[in-house]
Amino acid sequence: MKPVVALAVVVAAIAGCSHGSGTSLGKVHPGPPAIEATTQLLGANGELRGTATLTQLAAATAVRVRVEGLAPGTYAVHLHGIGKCEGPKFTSAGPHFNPTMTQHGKDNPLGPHLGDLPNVVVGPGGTGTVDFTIAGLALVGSTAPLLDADGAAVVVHAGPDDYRTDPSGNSGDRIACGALAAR
Ligand SMILES: [Cu+2]
Ligand SMILES: [Zn+2]
Repeated sequence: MKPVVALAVVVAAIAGCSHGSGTSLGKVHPGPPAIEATTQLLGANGELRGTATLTQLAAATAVRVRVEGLAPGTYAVHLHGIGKCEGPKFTSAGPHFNPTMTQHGKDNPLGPHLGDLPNVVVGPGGTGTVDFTIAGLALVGSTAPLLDADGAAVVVHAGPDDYRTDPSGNSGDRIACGALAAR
């Protein structure tokens, strides 16, 4: 028995070294699966305008929005409160997700909304990405989850968000929308 045990320890040590750390332990005892939601952003005529991925963290949600096919410039992006994207105006997505009943914008003394995000900057290639972690936002399981009965939507606007003007940062028309279903 004893030689066999010793051999197993050696093998484990070699496997650990090949990864440069103890990552093999993570595969033996994986954590719970990530709570994630993704959607395609579509324009008024159904054209692909990007993708959004939301990942729930311990006490926050990480949001990544990638846009494409847009003219170079700065565009507002928000999480809106209804998961319904009916073009061409996308008013069906409702106002910004705002369970705390605050005003719009991080530069507004009475803001921001929980659904507010930084602007996305689109370069010469027509693409841009914004990464932002929203503290206190949960996709599911909280008293005010984003993915409640009527879902939510990621909306891109025609102009930049001034981060101040209630209720939507003076950001212009809604030009792309991606619905996030209830769950
Ligand atoms: Cu918006
Ligand atoms: Zn807002």
